Amino acid sequence: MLEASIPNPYTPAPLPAPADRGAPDPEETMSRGQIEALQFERLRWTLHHAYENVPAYREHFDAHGVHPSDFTELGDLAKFPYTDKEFLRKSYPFGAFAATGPELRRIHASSGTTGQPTVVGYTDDDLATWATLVARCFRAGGIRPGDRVHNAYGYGLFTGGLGAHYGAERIGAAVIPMSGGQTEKQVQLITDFQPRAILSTPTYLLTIADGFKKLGLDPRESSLEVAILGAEPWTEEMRREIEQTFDLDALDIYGLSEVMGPGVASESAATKDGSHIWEDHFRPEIIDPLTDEVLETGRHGELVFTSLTKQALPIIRYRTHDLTRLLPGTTHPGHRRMGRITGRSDDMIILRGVNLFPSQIEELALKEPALSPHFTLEIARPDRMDQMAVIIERRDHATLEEAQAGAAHLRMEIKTKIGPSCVINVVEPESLARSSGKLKRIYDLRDPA
Ligand code: DLL
Repeated sequence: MLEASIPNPYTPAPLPAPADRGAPDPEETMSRGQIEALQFERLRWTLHHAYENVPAYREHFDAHGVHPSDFTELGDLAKFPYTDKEFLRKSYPFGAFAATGPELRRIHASSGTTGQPTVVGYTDDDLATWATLVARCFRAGGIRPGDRVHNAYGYGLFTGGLGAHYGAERIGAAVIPMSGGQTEKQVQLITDFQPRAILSTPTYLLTIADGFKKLGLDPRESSLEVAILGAEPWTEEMRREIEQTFDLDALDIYGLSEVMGPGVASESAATKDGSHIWEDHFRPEIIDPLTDEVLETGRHGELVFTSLTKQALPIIRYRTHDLTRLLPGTTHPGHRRMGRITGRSDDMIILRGVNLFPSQIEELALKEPALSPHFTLEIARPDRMDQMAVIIERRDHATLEEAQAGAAHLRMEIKTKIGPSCVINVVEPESLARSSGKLKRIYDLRDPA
C-alpha cells in the first residue's frame, strides 16, 4: 500500500528537541530555485502516487489523456485536469483516498452547506507534516515555545480545532483546548489561565470581546498579545478593529480541509503583509474561474492547489473557489504570498448585475464609527427586483441618531464605491446572532424557483 513506481522523495522531520522548537524549518529559508526543485521532485511522486493508488484519479487522468510520465517540468502541471468538491463528493466516503487500511490515522469532514460532507484523511506522516506546518505558522505569527495558547477553534470533524492543537504542541506551547462556544467560559479561562495567544475565527473573537465587556472587563487588559485568525474571510479594517479592541497583534492563517486544514499559508508578525503559502508542500496556481486559464503571478482569480507530499489524500489541481492573487514572498522569499481572500466565487452576490462580496461591505461598514462590525446581508426579491438589506448593529456608545447618520453615509459609500443601492437597517447592540466559528453573513431569501 501507498507505494508508487517512483520512490517518495519526502520524509517528515522528526519532532525537534524542546530547545529547538522555536527554530525555523530548513525549507523556510530556501531560495525560490531550491523550492521549485523540491516541488518538481515532490510533484512527480504525487502524480504517480495518485494515479497508481487512487482509481478516481486514474480514471480522471485517462479521461483527459494524460499520464504522470507526461510531467517533465513544473509547467507540465497545467496538462493535468482540475478537481473540485464534486470530484471528492462523488467518491464519498473514501474513494479519493490512497490509504484506507491500517495506514489511515485520522478522518475529518467538512459539513458543507448542502448534501454530502467532504471527507478527508491523514496517515502518520500526513499528521506529522500538518503539525509541522501549523507550528511554522504560529512561529511566523509570533507564538513561542513556552507560551500558553487558548484554542477557540471548534474541535471535532472540523479541521480547525485539532489542526491548531497539534501545531501548538509541536512548537512547544501549552494548549488550552477550549473549542468554540460558551463565551462566558472563554472569558473566564482567558482571565484565569493568562494565555499569551488565542486561536479563533475573527468574528468569534469579536464575540469573545463582547463577553469581556458584559462581565465588566476590558479586553485590552487581558494577557493576550497574539491572535492567529482564519477559517473565514476578513479584511484589514477587521484586523484594526480586533487589534484595537484587545491591544494585540492579529495575524492571518489560511487553509482548507481538502488541502490539509489550517496551516496551508500564514502571515508573519514582522510584516503583516499577507500569508506565505508553504510551497514546499503545496503548489498554488491562480486561474480565471470562467475560462479555466492559468493566470500569471499578480493577477486576481481562483486559487488552485496541488499537494506535494500528502499520502492518504493526494490532491491535484483542486479548485478552492477562493478568490485572491499570488505575490512574491517577503520574509520567506522562496514561498509566494497570497493576498487576502476577497471572497469565494460561490459567496458572490449578483445584485442587479453588480458582483459584490460581503468583505467589501465589511471594509466600508467598519469605517463608520457609530456602526459595529456585526452585520448580515439579506437578499430578497420583492416585485421581481433583487434587493439587498444590510442589517447592522449600532455600537454601544453611539446614539440611534448617530447610527442612523452612519447608515445613511454607509448607504452612499456602497452606492458610489460598489454600485448597487441597498437598504440599511440599524438594529440594537447584541440583536444579531453570533457565530462560535465560521459566521454566516448572507441570508438569501429569494425564491429559488
Ligand atoms: O476553515 C481550515 C482552517 C481552520 C483555516 C482554522 C484557518 C483556521 P474548511 O472548513 O475546509 O477549513 O474551510 C475552508 O474557509 O476555502 C476559505 O474559503 C475559508 N478560509 C479559511 N481560512 C481563511 C482565511 C478551514 N484566512 C475555507 N481567510 C477556505 C479567508 C479563509 N478565508
